[in-house]
Parts: sequence; C-alpha cells; structure tokens
Amino acid sequence: MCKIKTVLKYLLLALELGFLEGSRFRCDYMSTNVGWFKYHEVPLNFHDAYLQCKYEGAMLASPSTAEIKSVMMELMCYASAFSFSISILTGIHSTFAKGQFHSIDGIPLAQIYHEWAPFEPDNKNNAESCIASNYKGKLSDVSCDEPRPFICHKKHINIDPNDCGTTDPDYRYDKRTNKCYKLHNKPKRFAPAFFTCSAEGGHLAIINSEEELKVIHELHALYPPNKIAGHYDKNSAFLGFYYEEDVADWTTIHGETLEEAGFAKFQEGQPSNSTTGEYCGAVYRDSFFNDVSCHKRFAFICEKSPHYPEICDSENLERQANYTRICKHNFEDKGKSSPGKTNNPVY
Ligand SMILES: *[C@@H]1O[C@H](CO)[C@@H](O)[C@H](O)[C@H]1NC(C)=O
Ligand SMILES: *[C@@H]1O[C@H](CO)[C@@H](O)[C@H](O)[C@H]1NC(C)=O
Ligand SMILES: [Ca+2]
Ligand SMILES: [Ca+2]
Repeated sequence: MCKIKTVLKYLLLALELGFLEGSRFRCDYMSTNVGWFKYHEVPLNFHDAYLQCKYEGAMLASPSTAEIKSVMMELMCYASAFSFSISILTGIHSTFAKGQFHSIDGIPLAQIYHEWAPFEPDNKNNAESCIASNYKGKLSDVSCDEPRPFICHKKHINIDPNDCGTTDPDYRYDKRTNKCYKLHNKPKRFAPAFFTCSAEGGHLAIINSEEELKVIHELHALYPPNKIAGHYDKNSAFLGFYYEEDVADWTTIHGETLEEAGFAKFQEGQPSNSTTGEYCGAVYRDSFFNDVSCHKRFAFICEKSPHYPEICDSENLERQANYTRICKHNFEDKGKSSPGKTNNPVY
C-alpha cells in the first residue's frame, strides 16, 4: 500500500491549521499544506519541463524541504507502476554555471538536505547539469537533455484564478464567443508558440466565425506596433492552422479544414508562400489570414476555454482524491528509506 494516508494526513493537517484558506488552483494539481503539486508522466527534458511548469502557472519542483520532498515521493508512488525504476527530473540545476547547483527559486544545493544515489554525483562526460531523484529521494546528477517525468509545484497562491480559470491576467474573457484569449507579444516560432498555449491550458487560436475574427482584431489592436519591443513583423500573429502537405490543404491544429472550422478567408495576395516556403497560419492585425514561415518569430494568439483546466478549492478533498492513482508498491516493506518517513517533521 502506498501511503494514501500520508497525503490525506497532509490535507487534513493543512485544513486544521488553516493554511489553505481560500486557496484555489487547477484541479489537475493536488493540494497539500506546502502548496499544489502535479505529476507529469510524459517525460520532458529540463528546458521543456521548466517551461511546462512555468506556463501552467507553477514551477518545476525541487525537494528543497522535507515536506516538499515527502509529497514528491508520494506523487511518484501514485503516478507510476514502475516508480522503483524511474527517476524524476527535479528543478535543481546548474545550467547557468557549471557545478553551481540550485533550485529554480534559487536555493543552493548546499542548503538542501540531500543524499546521493550510489556513485553519484559523477558529472559524467562533464555534461551533467541537472538533478534527478529516484523514488527514495536519492539524487543523481544527469544530463539536462534526457527526458524524464517531473513534478510541478505551485507554492503560494496570492492571486485567485480569474474568469478564464488562470492566474494569468493577460487572458481576457469574451462573451461573444465564450472563450478567453491572450496575445503573446514576445514573438516565438510556431512550435514553441503551440507549446506555450498548450501548457497554459489552451491552444493556438482557431477562428470559427467572422465574429471571432473581430474579437481577435480587437485584441490585436490593444498591442499597436509602436508599443511592442523588438524587430519583427508585427502585422501578423500566429493562429492554430498550418499547411498540411500530404493533403495539400490548410488544416487547423484540431484537424479540420478552415472551411469546416468556420472561417477560411485569406487576405488578397495570400497565401503567398514567399521565399523559403510559408506553411504556418497567421492573421493580419486588421485583415484576414496570411501564410508565414513556421521558423520566423511572430506574436501569437492563444485561446482557451474558461472552464479548462478546472479550478478546485483546496478544501475539496474528495475531488482532489480523484486525481491520484493507486500505488502498486509496498514501500513500507522496503525498509527504513521509506520516503517521507524519516525526515518529516510535520507529524
Ligand atoms: C512553397 O515554396 C517552396 C519554396 O519555394 C516550394 O518548395 C514549395 O513547393 C511551395 N509549396 C507550395 C504548396 O506551393
Ligand atoms: C470521485 O470518483 C468516484 C468514482 O469514479 C465518483 O463516484 C465520485 O463522484 C468522484 N467524486 C468527485 C467529487 O468527483
Ligand atoms: Ca551522474
Ligand atoms: Ca504570406
């Protein structure tokens, strides 16, 4: 039996102490007295894991205190049938300067109580600037490029989620479409733009009607070119469609043709497929669609449902419990290194 009880104990303790009063966050996170946590089972490298957590409104978790470490070990236990063979990526890294390990929020490794796995750290090939943890909480230095599962952690909630179900104030609700929109005016290429919207809980915007185009134009107008820093084409912004070569047609990122999606008008003279090819979809700030290079940076527009991800109250234990899985391993049997047991001052 994994220690479901331990997590419940945390939750109950937190309630008793009133730590979580009024705390609301994404339901895909689990609430504890040391913040909200989410286990990501799809492995990513350090850079992408860092971004994924950041865009979710959280931070790549580091076992920086006994309590946090304990929750992380519990989550590993729930999350994977293979938890004794996997290791997760932590937020402890030295990517800024070799050997200078610290958590994402700046706590030096020297100030974090830690134990190393056998023969670690070894800085293999002088290329190990990230730290992974096994299910016992033992650390190894590893390559930051190797994808691993990871945990995101939201420490403090000082802002309540808005109408758009996010603490990001740049998402604006529009009642005409019952959707939320955000224009990112720090330009990115198509793939990172897709990643960003997705991790924020939305997707690159898809225009389903003339009215929605109007909504997008109004949003774009809030960011006039002379108010945006940087040198790039500020008249177009990426949307969620692209040219699918195999079907020789423009397709939304949700697999429909533009006609099926409900709006398909390109600006006159577009699609132009200029220079080296333009296979990604964009919209002019005051006109219709444009085809642009997927590899050039543009502003981009994300769209999200105000109801996804769902927002949960930290008090709603039953609901929270549904987001964890049953652990298949008997960690108790494995002896004194049972995670969270030895060094947990909370109870
Ligand atoms: C777009 O332009 C590229 C580069 O000039 C060319 O190779 C490609 O065939 C064009 N694609 C279409 C669909 O016209
Ligand atoms: C939790 O899951 C169980 C079983 O799937 C379901 O019956 C129950 O209603 C769920 N609870 C909440 C609060 O969603
Ligand atoms: Ca190593
Ligand atoms: Ca074009």
